[in-house]
Amino acid sequence: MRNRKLNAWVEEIRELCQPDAVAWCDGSEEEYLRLLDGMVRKGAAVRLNQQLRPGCYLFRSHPSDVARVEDRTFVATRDREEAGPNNNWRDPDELKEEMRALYRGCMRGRTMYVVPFVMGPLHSPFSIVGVEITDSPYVVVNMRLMTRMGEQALDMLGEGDFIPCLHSVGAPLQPGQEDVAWPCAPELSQKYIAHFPEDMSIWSYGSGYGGNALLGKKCLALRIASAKARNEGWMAEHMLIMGITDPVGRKSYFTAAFPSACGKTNLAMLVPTLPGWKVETLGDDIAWLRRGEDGRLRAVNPEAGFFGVAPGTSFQTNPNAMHSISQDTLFTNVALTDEGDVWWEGIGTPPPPHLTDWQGKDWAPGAATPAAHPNARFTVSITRCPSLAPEWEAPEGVPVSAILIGGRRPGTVPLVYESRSWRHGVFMGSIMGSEITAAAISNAIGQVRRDPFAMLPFIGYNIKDYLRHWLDMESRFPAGRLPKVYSVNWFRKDAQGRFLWPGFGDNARVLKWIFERVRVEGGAKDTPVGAVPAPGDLDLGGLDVSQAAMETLLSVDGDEWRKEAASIRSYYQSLGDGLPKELWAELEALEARLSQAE
Ligand code: OXD
Ligand code: MN
Repeated sequence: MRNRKLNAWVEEIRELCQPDAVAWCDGSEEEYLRLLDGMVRKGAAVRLNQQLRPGCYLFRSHPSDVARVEDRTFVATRDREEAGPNNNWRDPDELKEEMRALYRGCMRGRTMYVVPFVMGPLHSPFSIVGVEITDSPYVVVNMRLMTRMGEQALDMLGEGDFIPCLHSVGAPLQPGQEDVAWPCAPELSQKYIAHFPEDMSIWSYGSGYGGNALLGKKCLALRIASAKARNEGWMAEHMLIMGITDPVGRKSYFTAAFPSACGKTNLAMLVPTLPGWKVETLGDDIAWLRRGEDGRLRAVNPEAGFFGVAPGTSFQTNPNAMHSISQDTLFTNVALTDEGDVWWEGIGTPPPPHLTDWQGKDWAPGAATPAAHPNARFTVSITRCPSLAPEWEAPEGVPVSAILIGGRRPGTVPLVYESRSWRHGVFMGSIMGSEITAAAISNAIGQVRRDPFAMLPFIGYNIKDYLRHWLDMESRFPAGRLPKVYSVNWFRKDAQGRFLWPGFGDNARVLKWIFERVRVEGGAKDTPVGAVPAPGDLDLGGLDVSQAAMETLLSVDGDEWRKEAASIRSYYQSLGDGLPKELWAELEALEARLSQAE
């Protein structure tokens, strides 16, 4: 390997972590299958029934290691203000010292894998090369599906720069010590997901799961990339990218930001109920956005796979995801059937009389605990997705016509409303969030947990600077070229607590309205919060939703919105000094419009 920085770093980490062996990953199928075979032989993976699920494997994590650990996620910057109220701050020197002590000898008895990878299309100016050093073969096989990994990444790297991503499961083996199926550091206090935006590096220790361990995803493509993007004038966002085509073949692209568990993957792969309309998938989790040569906002998906939540995924909710995972998929923490297939709550078929649950224990219907962990996942290459857009790897990205934002709001927020300006759109993004429905702290129920642009856990710097950066993007574009922002809310409920809107494929009706609005074809009616469809503007053909329900879905209630404005005010205050004054001005303008409408 010619890259001097990489050679030196690999040598430094080898000395620090003291693995038994070092393996440079080439990303080949042979390597992938060999690693999977090794894990099956050691009992760390189950090969599923190859007739039913060709090329599929099941992994079961340690019960302490099942999700992202936000409390143990750190942003380490010299100045605490830089990390902001949204991050767990640490001093970088102190944190590195603390972690170095943990890394010392932490790979004993294991192989250290060197995993070069590219986030973004190969050789696109949008793309970033990372190298993950890990002692987890599970991470290596997942990275092969989630990123462009191996030789191709080294080719792109050449003599250039890369983001070093160090990962260890934190479970060294003594000579002769038997390994466990899912090694990790079981104590939460031993897990660290550390980001050093000032030297562009990532150190992760103690967890083998998801975003804690597949460092290209949340750590690099969101937290580190967002900090880099702010310096360089672009944006790294927690957004899906979709293409939408009307019956005469006109195509537009939308991005959409939703907090985790609001149906982002389902929307990215939506099958419209409207005849002749088509939705195509370009990404389900992350979008990198920047100004293209043509002066338009352009989006690229830095990932090459899906790491989707399995429970709730079915042929009814997301047929394209179900087709994607019919083969060549890695499952984590789902249940195993006696035939060697997978099962989870919400898969759309009743549970068989016997299953092996996500912890490897016998399970029968009626058991007190779910068979699949609620955060059980599938990992699959995006190329398996039947709704994949052929241009998903376009090096210059696709032009974005609308930015959708949304959360779970049983009240107050209409089905859809449109921004009045870029500044107003940023205001809308800054106040998005979900209502707390079943919280440990019962007095929080009914309150809104704000999650600006669904980025709260993923902004690698101060949230106030992040919102400033969104506002400042306007000056980089020709007037009027930035897309409008649309707030969508599929989760509004009636007084009896029933959902008013059918959701899923019928969300295409809302997408159609947005498609027409961005082409200046669709009608709307102004409200104090923004424009909503007037009666007749939404295509409701063949839909069984009463007129009264539609009125509620599109209503903007003055009293509710005055309460909302008060809640936004206290949220803004909670962020402390330094929130852009333009956002305060937008809040005041909203309050003024609400009182005029009285
Ligand atoms: C994810 C998340 O896993 O947002 O994508 O939590
Ligand atoms: Mn996500």
